[in-house]
Amino acid sequence: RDRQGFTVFFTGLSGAGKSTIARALGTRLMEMGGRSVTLLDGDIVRRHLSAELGFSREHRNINVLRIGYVASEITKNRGIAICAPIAPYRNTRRDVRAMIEPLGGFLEVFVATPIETCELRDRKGLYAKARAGLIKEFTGVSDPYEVPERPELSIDTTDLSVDEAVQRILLKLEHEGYL
Ligand code: GGZ
Repeated sequence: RDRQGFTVFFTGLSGAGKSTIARALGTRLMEMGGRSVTLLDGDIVRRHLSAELGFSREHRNINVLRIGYVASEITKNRGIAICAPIAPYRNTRRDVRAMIEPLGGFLEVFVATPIETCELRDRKGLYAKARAGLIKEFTGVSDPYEVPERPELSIDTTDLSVDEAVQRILLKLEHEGYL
């Protein structure tokens, strides 16, 4: 059957678990077969699509809108797009939603891991650098993150495994009739 395309749009702090969950979700969706799955991860997009951009409000918005545009094309062509930028601004997330919803499904997943957990993990040492003032405009430390008001899903990874997070998303996608 020819199902509509959809986008899973993750948003949350650095180190919240967006990329890890996005990759695991992508793998699961690919294993189901029959549909193309495209992962648009924050740091990978920045290397390839947004290499000239920094982290000002304006540049973050350009970056997130680019990701949204690519996801909208994928969604339009009945594919599956998985996006995982920080996307700290509510207005920009709203614009991305508005761009994609007319073309297919849209699921905003707030990876709601609190900054305390992200900072304790500090897998890449970025929080330590941000606290030391070595990285300016760092989300959650010296730059804003506007919490989503009505995400389709909210996932705190403090006490949740990657598999459980993926399971919740798959369940939601099924309930919405996207799978
Ligand atoms: C936030 C930053 C910053 C600043 C570099 N603020 O966890 P990471 O390291 O691997 O992924 C983060 C990535 C954020 O890029 P995004 O494109 O997702 O951000 S946005 O949606 O706001 O455009 C982080 C790293 O880049 N990084 N400097 N100042 N994260």
